[in-house]
Amino acid sequence: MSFRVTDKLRTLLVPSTRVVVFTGAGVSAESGIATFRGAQSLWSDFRIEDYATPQAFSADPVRVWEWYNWRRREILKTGPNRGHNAICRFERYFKDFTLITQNVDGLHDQAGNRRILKLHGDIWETRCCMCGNSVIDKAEREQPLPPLCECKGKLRPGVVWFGEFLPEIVHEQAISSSKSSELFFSVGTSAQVYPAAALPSLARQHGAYVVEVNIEKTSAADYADEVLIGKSGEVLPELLEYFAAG
Ligand code: BJW
Ligand code: ZN
Repeated sequence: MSFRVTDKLRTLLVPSTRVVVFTGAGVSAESGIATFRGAQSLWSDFRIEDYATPQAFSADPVRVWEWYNWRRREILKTGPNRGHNAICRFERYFKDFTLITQNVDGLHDQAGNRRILKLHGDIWETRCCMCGNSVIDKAEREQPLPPLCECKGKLRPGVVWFGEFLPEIVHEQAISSSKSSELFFSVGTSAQVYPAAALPSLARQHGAYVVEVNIEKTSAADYADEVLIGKSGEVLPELLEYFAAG
């Protein structure tokens, strides 16, 4: 193991600690899902401006839907990994636990987490641009694309694109849980996309002990009390071993 669990962290791994786990694409990397940044990532192959903005969808909804259909198929081929499973155990162990995720892949749900604050939406949601009706299902959207709502409005993926606001209530709950947390884990995120990336520093300002788990240091490390370098599917299960002792 390339990390050591400090005494301070160990003392916090007890059921009464208020805990937040904040996750990003790195948590799903070990399930074979591409991350957004870095080598062989989504943004190295696809331009944000062509796929992840409301303008991209207005200009070419077919291209955007084909991309999301492909990503849906990639996710359906896989499932949660040891990191997701460990986070599910966190929810069962800590009495006051909040999972905040930027991931849209649904793998935290599949791992068994019950309460998930999804800051960037859900790839399995399809929402009408006109009437706002939404459905959640795992079906691929068939031709002709884009799919249309009963009201004749265009249907879009229920995710948050650049330049769009985060779902307000979910964002407020994420801020409030982060502020009141005593132990805050930032896991598998490059911490580059705002406003989500502000949560680790917010937690720290309000007194949380902040721990980054990543294969490399990110800007979240600037606010972290500890950085555990390693894959989330290795580091998080290792932390579970201290639960029984706690
Ligand atoms: C491992 C690992 C392993 C690998 N184990 N680790 C303030 C300052 C500057 C800019 C802005 C700002 N406020 C707002 C902005 C603009 C913009 C923004 O932040 N831009 C920056 C990029 C500069 N933000 C927005 O537009 C947001 N909206 C907003 O602010 O609304 C207000 C507003 C409205 C109108 C005008 C202005 C403001 C919305 C952001 C939406 C982001 N959407 C996406 C796509 C979602 C849909 C989809 O999936 O298709 O969300 S972009 C993409 O990035 C996705 C992710 O959730 C998000 C974060 O990425 P994440 O999860 O961190 O992944 P990576 O790939 O970056 O990192 C992976 C990490 O894992 C790496 O660190 C690896 O090392 C690590 N790793 N394997 C552990 N095994
Ligand atoms: Zn509609």
